Amino acid sequence: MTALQLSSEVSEALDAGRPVVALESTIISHGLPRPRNYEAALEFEAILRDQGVTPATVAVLDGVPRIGLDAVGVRRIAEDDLAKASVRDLPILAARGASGATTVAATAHLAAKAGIRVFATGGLGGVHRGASESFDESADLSTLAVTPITVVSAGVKSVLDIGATLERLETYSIPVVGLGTSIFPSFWLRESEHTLDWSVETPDEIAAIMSAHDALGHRQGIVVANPIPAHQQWDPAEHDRVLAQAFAAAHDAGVRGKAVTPFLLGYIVEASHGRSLEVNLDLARNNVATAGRIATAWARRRA
Ligand code: PSU
Ligand code: MN
Repeated sequence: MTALQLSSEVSEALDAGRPVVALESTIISHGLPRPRNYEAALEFEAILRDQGVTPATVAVLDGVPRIGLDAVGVRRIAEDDLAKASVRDLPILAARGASGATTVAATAHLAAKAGIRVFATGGLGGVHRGASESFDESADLSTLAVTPITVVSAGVKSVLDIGATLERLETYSIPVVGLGTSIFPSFWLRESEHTLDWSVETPDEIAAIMSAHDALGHRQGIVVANPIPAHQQWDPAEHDRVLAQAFAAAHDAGVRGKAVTPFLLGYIVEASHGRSLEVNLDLARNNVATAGRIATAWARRRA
């Protein structure tokens, strides 16, 4: 059985010490509607290439965890009905020769195994509202507790329990650093009610933290909280109104478990007439560009 398959482009970049950024596929398969998801997958890769950074989109195709996709692979994550694959699903997909779109957890796990140190996503998974009863906490958190990769995200979606998510990140000793902000962002919005202990202004400072983290022998991930630029964020009043509707709809439809996040995201796109989607794309592009700069700073520091 093949453990991991790196594209030649990714493996050459890693061998040469050039910057590489991992990209997840669940955001493409389950987080964004067709056909915009396909354009987004190509665009995220192009943003990195324009910076001289090698993109490594991660997915499991026909049982093989792939680090870096070719054109056919990118089309498949956008157009096939792929399973949403977290870390625990990987051995099952591999043994059965099945395919899956990797979450932040599974992407981080596979990318770190391949030797990639920087990863861009939209929003991190976290602790769901009502988790004290449902126990619904994303494996993104427990995986980052044991996975040495720097994840650039616009915080966590306001559909989650942000305070509880930050508590969990603290429990797992995962550093959370604001980039240009000391307030934890809430995905579509630049801010949340939660302040951060640490913030930096530049990608170089993130790379310095990564070096120090390694020197201390730490093996956790690092969360970079990268808020959407103010002029691109969703109108807060509309955001609050649509979210309230989405929770009511999920409750009425009886959605549970790992179906909750895709349900809410899909509902919110519809109910906002696409506005939340534009914001989602903008924040993701912004995270990808920032991750490219961090990977570049990291490669320079190691050279
Ligand atoms: N944030 C988004 N879109 C997404 C996700 C997060 O804007 O599609 C996905 C990520 O792949 C993340 C996953 O890892 O949702 C978390 O799902 P769960 O809560 O079931 O762990
Ligand atoms: Mn869950």
